[in-house]
Amino acid sequence: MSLNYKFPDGFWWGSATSATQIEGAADEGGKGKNIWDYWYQTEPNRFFENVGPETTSNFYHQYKEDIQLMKEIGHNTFRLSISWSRLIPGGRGEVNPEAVAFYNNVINELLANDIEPFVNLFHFDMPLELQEKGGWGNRDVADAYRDYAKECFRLFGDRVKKWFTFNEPIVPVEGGYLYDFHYPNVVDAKRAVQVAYHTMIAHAKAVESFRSFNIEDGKIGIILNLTPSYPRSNNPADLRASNIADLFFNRSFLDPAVLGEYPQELIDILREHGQLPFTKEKDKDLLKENTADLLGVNYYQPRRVKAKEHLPNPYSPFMPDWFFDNYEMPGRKMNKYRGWEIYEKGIYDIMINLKENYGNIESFVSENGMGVQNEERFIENGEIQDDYRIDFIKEHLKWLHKAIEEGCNAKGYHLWAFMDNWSWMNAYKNRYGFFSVDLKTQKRTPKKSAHWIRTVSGHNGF
Ligand code: BGP
Repeated sequence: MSLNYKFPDGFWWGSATSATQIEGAADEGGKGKNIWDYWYQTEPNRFFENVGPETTSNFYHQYKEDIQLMKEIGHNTFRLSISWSRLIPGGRGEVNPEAVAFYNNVINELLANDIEPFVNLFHFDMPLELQEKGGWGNRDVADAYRDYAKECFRLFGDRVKKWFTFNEPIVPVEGGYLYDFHYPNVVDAKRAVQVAYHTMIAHAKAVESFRSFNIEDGKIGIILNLTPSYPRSNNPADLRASNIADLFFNRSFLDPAVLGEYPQELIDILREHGQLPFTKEKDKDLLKENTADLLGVNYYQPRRVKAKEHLPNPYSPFMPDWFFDNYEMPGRKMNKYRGWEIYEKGIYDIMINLKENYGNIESFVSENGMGVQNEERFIENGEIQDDYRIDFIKEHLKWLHKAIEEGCNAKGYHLWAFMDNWSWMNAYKNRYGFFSVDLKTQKRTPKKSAHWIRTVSGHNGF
């Protein structure tokens, strides 16, 4: 069969998810509480149609069936996350044997079906007790995280070879400390900077511990949402705005994770505005010596920016947005359900940037996808005809293919998500899966895209 877009042999076809979003069983199996359980208890109105994280997509009980479905649609890899508060309730101390059994079962089941597990250690789900101690704002939490990571390497490192310290570590910074969409709903840039910094320290400590295990063929990395900043124009004021947005939202994690140091320009801006974090002398070496082997790239949307229209109110809290305004490009293509622009070329631009400025680090698209509301309206013969999702994936894959042809070191593509899952504040509003999930019966039904991806993965292209 002749293909227009053939991917390199061994390309990783799969999907991604996170513990809180699919496991359910939030009060079962000895799991401790995390910030999502707590926030939902205290403010259920913050969640779409008041749906919380207690049951989500029931993976805890249906993982075997789900893994069969993954196999059926040609997955050779699958990313999950371990729930810290399930493995170590309270975040520190005793390991919960029921959690160990659950994750062992999932990992073994994946391997028995020739699906390589990619395991992420933190996906927005801070154990409540540690949040009460200050969360990432407290440096001791970075040590607790290192100990938790170490347990994971010890327990599962004989079978899991691809590890990730964090998924989108900037999101809890933005959501929890700047823009009020994650617990603890603080608005304080100085704390946000400290939280971001300690997250990187936690990352480096986990990488250091990982290396001491000498896991054969083991790799460790981080997953970042790299949202390219496109200036409205080439006017120097617009270019400056986009450069600063890039420093805050991409390079704040990308540079320390891959190059082992923070961009000087970012340090200068933070210093000028009195926002620098507390650091320790040996941190520089720690970061330099513990860079990532592998980078997951989550890409959903570009960020378009322009120079500010108005000077920021000097009495308002300091924000990254003091340096740029968001720009609504006329005629931009939108996913109106999620409110995100669709710009497929962004994936190519990210990959070229990694090649040119980040040593062409081994990477893959670790999340990309399209959340759509009320998908039932597209049901024909019992299945959702999600041609829009197929187009979305195809167009992104074309650009990824071009990047690979030009020498980018991209090894795979994971969709968000395998099945419909619970989302942070949006709960089950927008559906992302190859499989739809009936929330009453927990029945999974393939969408048209599930059949399509099976062919793509089978042919290693399309
Ligand atoms: C990413 C997160 C995922 C997932 C996805 C879709 O940022 O890593 O956890 O939720 O976005 O976004 P949302 O669920 O907000 O629609």
